[in-house]
Amino acid sequence: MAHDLDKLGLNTRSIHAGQDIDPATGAVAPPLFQTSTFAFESCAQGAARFSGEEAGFIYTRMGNPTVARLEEAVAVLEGGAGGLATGSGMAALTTSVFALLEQGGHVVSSSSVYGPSRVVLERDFARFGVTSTFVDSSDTEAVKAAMRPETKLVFVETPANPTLTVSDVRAIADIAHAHGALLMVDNTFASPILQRPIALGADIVMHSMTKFLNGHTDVVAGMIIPATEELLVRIRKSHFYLGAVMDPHQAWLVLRGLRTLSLRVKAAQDNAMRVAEWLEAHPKVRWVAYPGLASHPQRDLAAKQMDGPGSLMSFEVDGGVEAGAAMLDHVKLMTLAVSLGGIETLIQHPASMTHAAMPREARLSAGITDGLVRVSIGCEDIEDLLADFEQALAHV
Ligand code: LCS
Repeated sequence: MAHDLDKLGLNTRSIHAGQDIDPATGAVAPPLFQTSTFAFESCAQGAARFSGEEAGFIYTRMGNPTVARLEEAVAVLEGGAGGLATGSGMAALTTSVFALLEQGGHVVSSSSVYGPSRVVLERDFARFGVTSTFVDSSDTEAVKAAMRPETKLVFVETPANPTLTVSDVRAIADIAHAHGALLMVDNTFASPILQRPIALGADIVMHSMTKFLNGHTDVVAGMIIPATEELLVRIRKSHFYLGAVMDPHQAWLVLRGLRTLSLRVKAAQDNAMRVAEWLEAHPKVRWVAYPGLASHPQRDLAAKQMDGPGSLMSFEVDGGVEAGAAMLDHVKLMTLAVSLGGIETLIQHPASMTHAAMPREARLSAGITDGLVRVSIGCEDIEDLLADFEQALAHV
């Protein structure tokens, strides 16, 4: 790359990072190296590659040129030391926790996180002696109060899935560091176009790239972006032994999606602001949670640490679960489906879908009410979206 990408704007970075012209052929689109293994010229070269004396590829679980391009691209967008691509967002979380915690270690996590992220910490890691405490991380004092001597990791999702609560990354980084712990931020909802947690003090960023980074609802993928070389080396060791790595074709598709990341995120956000205001004014809507609305409790914090409120929101229809279901059953343009961050609008019911694996009490105390509806606004024409909301709400 002729330019130092770190000095260029985010639009430019999302278009050019990881997209260098192929030196062998001049191909402008990145080549797809769909191979599991790489030939050595001699035994001596194979030994030098394994010992690390010589740079170069060995075996795709340990590294692949197409996957490496994607890792570099996302690291450039997030301002990290490098990237570790994973087969899913869940693999990004589990690989990081596996790499960073020891038996007896403790995690402090946001209470409102993607349902399975909470379940894997609460149930699966606990089986190996790594325990977690869940707190409302929009309350910085609650995070401080949950810290213990054995706390090694603070895990924050902001904005949170599906409540859209916003946590103060800088303040929580200071608390974590004062206790000798690391801060990992799940930046899936914002994307690096709207929020860069490493610049706010986070040690690790993770993504479900299934969402905005890929953006086309056709790939499941994840990424870990450590802030420092030391953390990159530490997590990489567990990454390729655990094997939760990425296939080259998956990486190629996400590289393609990344080129329009900034355009998609901004277009969806423009629509989302209009939808949020429209829903909030609708007589059948009880409340709307969207960080761009004056009614959002952390609106000022969101404006300070983010470059925009994004395109996810949650709301509740008057009449609770039944009324929400009546609306969801009648959407026409929007699609009733889980996932988010794609070019199309997706709407779902967390209590019975994405967060159904959480016990009801934990769900309610995390602010995920029975009637909460989550919508990921896409890039359709705003008039068409509002018309679909209107006709669906008429069935309530
Ligand atoms: N982190 C966040 C914030 C997520 O929303 C998800 C998935 C994950 C991690 C896990 O990523 P995955 O393994 O699925 O790539 N969220 C989903 C959701 O809200 N609906 O369907 C999946």
